[in-house]
Amino acid sequence: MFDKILIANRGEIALRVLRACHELGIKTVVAHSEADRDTKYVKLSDESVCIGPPPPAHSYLHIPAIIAAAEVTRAQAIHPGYGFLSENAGFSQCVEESGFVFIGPRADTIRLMGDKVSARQAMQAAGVPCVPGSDGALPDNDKAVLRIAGKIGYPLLIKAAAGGGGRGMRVVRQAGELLDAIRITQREADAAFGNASVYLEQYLTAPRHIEFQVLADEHGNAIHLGERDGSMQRRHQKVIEEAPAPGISAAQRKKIGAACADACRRIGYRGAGTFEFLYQDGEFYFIEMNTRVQVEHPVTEMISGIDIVQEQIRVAAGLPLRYTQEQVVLRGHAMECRLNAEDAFSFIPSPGRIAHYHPAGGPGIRIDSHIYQGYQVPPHYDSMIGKLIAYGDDREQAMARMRGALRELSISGIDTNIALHQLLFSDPGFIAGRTSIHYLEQWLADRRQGAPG
Ligand code: MV4
Repeated sequence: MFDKILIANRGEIALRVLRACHELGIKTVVAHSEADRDTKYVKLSDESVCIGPPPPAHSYLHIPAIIAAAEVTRAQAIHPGYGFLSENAGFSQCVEESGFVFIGPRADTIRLMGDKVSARQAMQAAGVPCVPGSDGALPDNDKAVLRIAGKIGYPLLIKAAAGGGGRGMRVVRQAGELLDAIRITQREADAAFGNASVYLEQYLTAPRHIEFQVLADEHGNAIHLGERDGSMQRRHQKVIEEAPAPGISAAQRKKIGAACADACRRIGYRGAGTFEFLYQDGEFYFIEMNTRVQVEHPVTEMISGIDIVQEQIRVAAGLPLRYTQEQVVLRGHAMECRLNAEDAFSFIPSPGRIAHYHPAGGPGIRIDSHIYQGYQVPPHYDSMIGKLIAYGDDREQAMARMRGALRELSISGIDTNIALHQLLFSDPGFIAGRTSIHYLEQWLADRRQGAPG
């Protein structure tokens, strides 16, 4: 096992990784920007290195500064957290070439999944169900493209191979719009990603977003920890997540989960990962794979009892997974509210000093956050300041505990989205589990119009 890990991230996930390291008896180095110098997690860390000024390009994205910080502190491995450099194949490669372990998959795996065309092909070959679509990138032949599109059927979605997470997509309703739309998407993709290649998928009009958590080691073991539902989102930012996904049968979980674990073995996956699916009319369709630990990993930890960050560290050190698939027992239900420093309804960011903080507590309540009274939320980064997680024997109990926790939790001095969560946890559609990826945006539009429901 490692004796020192460098944490190349900030905020709640830096604290989450630090906790996992300390529990495993591993010393930590937090690499932080000037804006994060005075945080409690930096003080809690065994060592820290300031890697640059607040703008991410000059600190959390500055690869030479991070490698230098690992060298001077003699850390053995680097945990990238989520966002920033966590899915940057060049970073993973640079870390390994500099003699450190990247806590995540190999660079070639990140590259395979970063290109959505090759990811789709790999998953199709592994027997993971994909959205009906083009076999690969579109050819430079209008007739052939129209033929491919006609076979899939309309409406269609044009996606950039280098896109993902909602970037580089365009819906096409009929054949007459197709060729122009492809040329526009190609030009945008070339400008944004330096890769003009695009592909087609059947456009699913009202799916849910359901993802499977996997863990894999370097000894050929791969397991799944069931699924999460992340349909409650706005502008590709999830707001509430839960596990398990409402209405998914044990048989379907076993079938799709096994396909994901099989795919991990086949591509030689290492570490924690997530298979993202769209779910519509009872069927799962793979869209993307995330090769990092995700913001919402705690809901899976709560129902599985497995510490996903500790498993990431163990398998990065070459140790085998501590669990076989048979030993994974999913029990109960967990929900997570993302806590953002922003106005609850306009979503305008609200950096500043937290004047007063009273956390929630009690049975089944977990808060993953680095904030405290007097903490300054910096203006340079994402507005998420933490996560409130509620666990219960079933969805009803988890929701009841979340309602209680949302009443107890109090943060003043900055605006937060707690009031939005309070309204959503009393919304009949959400309570009934009748959501889709469009539910929250429609709910917000209805609310602005003063419509019922
Ligand atoms: C789709 C889709 C409908 N049909 N693909 C958006 C982000 C990227 N991960 C994939 N996305 C979508 N792909 C097909 N064939 C709808 C979306 C989508 C979406 C997906 C997941 C979560 C939120 C979303 C919001 C808008 C659109």
